Amino acid sequence: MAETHHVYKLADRPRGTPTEDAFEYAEEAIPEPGPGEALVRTIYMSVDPYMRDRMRDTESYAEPWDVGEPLHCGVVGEVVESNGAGFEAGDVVTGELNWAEYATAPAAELTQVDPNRGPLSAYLGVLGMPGNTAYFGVNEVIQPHAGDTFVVTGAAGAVGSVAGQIAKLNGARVVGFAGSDEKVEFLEEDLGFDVGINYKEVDDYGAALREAAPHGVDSYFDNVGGPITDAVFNHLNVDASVGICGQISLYNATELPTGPRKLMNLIQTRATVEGFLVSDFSERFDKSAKQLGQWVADGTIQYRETVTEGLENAPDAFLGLFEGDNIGKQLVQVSEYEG
Ligand code: NAP
Ligand code: FER
Repeated sequence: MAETHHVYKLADRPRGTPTEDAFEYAEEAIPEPGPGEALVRTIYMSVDPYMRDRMRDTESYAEPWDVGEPLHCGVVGEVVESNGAGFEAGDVVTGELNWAEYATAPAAELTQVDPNRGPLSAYLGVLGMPGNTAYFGVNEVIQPHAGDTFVVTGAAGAVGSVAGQIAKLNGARVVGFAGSDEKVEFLEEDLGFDVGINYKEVDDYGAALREAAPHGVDSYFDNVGGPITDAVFNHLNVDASVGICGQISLYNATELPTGPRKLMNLIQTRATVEGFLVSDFSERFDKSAKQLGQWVADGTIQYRETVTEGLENAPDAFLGLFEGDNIGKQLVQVSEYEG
């Protein structure tokens, strides 16, 4: 085994849209696992929109990253050495580790995965945090009824693509907003959405929505916020159910846009709007992972991944989330699984 490896650290807290300057690529000695810890070689790492929040020095559901310290991420990797109970070299695990080729973590914080159950990458996407977010966001927060019109934004992404399919399984008519014709084709041809809207080619979101959802919107799974969400709020039906999952269109904003807000619509419609965090449902991840695993295995749910090769390209993969470069879950492959 090599003696050194690479690790990304936070070089600086960006203002506005981050650039590569926010990241420092360092070469260091491979860490030694302490008592109760395991050393893990990264196979896949996840880049996620919420990481933009971790670059800030403000209170949040996600702890701020420290300048000069390694960046954290979801990882699927192989145990190289373990001083903790329950793991041995060669085991495949997931956990919150570093943007790095190797990292140590308390063995108690790692979860073993079965490499024969499906592609390892899926544990960071459809079978992992984003899949769980879609599952609980639809089935517990929004709870669409059969025949409802269900709108999802960020529809071709990791969460949105699964959320729309789960809404279809509940009998809803599904409309997805996404940022390219290729993504719209993916929604309509591969995922069975009823209508996809390429919002980058539309001047008037309200008019596009009236055409796609002529009977109004009963359920809204919001991943993006901003002007698309304003348009959806203008089109809600009485007793509509709205789940606020993410607001990616605002994550790089230096000033939040001010009114006129669309909350008047909620008086007229008596709509319910609920923000949620996937971790609210962590005690039931066993159930969602099992159900998602079955749906993937029997072809009920389709999923895509965009895999960037090489740890050195991880910042590019992360920054691409804000440009819509990904279809489905954006991952970085750091090394091969040789099991
Ligand atoms: P993703 O959708 O796979 O990737 C982000 C996508 O957002 C991009 O591909 C891009 O697609 C779209 N986007 C970027 N800037 C945009 C803008 N200004 N306006 C509209 N769309 C924009 O990411 P994900 O991991 O599945 O996350 C989706 C959302 O869910 C994010 O807001 C994330 O923070 C949130 N989330 C929340 C939870 C929770 O527990 N609440 C958990 C996971 C994720 P286009 O080409 O369509 O623009
Ligand atoms: C996200 C990814 C995860 C996000 C929130 C979470 C709002 C939730 C984390 C948690 O439940 O702890 O992009 O954006």
